Amino acid sequence: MSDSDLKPRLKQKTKVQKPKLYKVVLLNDDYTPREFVVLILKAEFRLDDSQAEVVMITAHQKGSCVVSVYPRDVAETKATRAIDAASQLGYPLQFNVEPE
Ligand code: TYC
Repeated sequence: MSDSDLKPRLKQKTKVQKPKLYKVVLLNDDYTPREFVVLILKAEFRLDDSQAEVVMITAHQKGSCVVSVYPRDVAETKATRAIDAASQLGYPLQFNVEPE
C-alpha cells in the first residue's frame, strides 16, 4: 500500500450549482398582428428573421411555442418587457415562464 492511499483528502471539493433554466413560452391569440410578434421576438429575444418567423407560425398553428431558455430572472424580465410592449399598443400578446 502506498502512502498516498492513506492520506486524508485536504482539499475541499467546491460544489458549483448550475442555475436552473426556465422556458419562455409564446402563446397564440387572435388579435396580435403576426408582424408585431416577429418584431418582438427579434428585439427582445434576439431571434433572427427566420427563427422569429418559425416561432411565430408555430405558436399561431399549435397554440404555443418555446422561444428560448434562460436563468429565471432573465426569462421573467424578457417576458415582462415583451408583454408590456405589446400591451402599450393594445395587443393581448402573452408569454409564460416555466421551469425547463
Ligand atoms: N394569431 C395571430 C393572428 O392571426 C398571430 C399571432 C401569432 C399572435 C403568434 C400571437 O403568439 C402569437 N393575427
